Amino acid sequence: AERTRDEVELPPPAIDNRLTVHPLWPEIDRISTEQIQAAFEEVGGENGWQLFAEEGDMRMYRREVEVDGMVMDPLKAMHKVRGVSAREMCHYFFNPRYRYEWETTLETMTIVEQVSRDALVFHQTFKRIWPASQRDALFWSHVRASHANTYAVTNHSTTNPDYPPNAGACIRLFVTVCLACRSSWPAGEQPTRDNITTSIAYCSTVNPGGWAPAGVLRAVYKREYPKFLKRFTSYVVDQCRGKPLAI
Ligand code: 16C
Repeated sequence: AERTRDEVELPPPAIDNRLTVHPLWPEIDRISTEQIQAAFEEVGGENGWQLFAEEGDMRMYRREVEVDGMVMDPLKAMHKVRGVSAREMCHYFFNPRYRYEWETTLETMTIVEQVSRDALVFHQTFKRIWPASQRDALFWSHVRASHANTYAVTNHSTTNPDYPPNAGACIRLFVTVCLACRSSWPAGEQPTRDNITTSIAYCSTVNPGGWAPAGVLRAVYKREYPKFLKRFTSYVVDQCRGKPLAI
């Protein structure tokens, strides 16, 4: 059968060989494995996770962590979305072609390196949060198939001599993000848009890289993380409507 452009670009079911020979591979493999495992761990209240946002099937937890007065609160969010697969979710999160359509914190995005079908390096600048300085980030992004019916994207800060930190107006922030998705459908049935459900675990830790007022920062993320997850998931549902389900 003829393959559409979308099918060719979907996250590959196995790791791309070009990635496994790249200098970043050992780090990408280790951090992705750790992040995916942590993403599916339950958030018991005893681990210090506090619920801060809840809407429908979406729940968001944070842990308050400050290092030298800088807020580095880890975030963990759970959600359930009907009618799209884990692979589709990760396709729209990973592929830069769609990013400006759902990512509202973004000012600019540059692809620094195209490592393989499943790994890219990005430089991004973000909208400025008054009264802090503007931030940028340089990170690799890797999408992979994991356990059964599971796909995940991991983003993690890196360095590149062509993009030195704190060179212009921006302060470099450091980020570790994982979007892990698992699809399920009724036993004995074939998966379809009508019976598939995808569970999402989104984990994020942002080190602001330099001073930013704690109160402002916490107020911004309490507003922005729920906005992101609701907007991103409904964007994917909209994009997939009427297209064949990609498992
Ligand atoms: O994961 C997300 N997006 C991915 C693709 O872009 C990628 C990005 C990660 C960067 C996350 C850091 C964003 C910092 C934004 C600072 C500016 C916010 C402007 C708000 C609008 C006025 O993995 C989705 C990311 C969703 C981000 C939600 C906002 C989190 C804020 C965290 C605090 C940042 C400290 C900034 C210090 C001034």
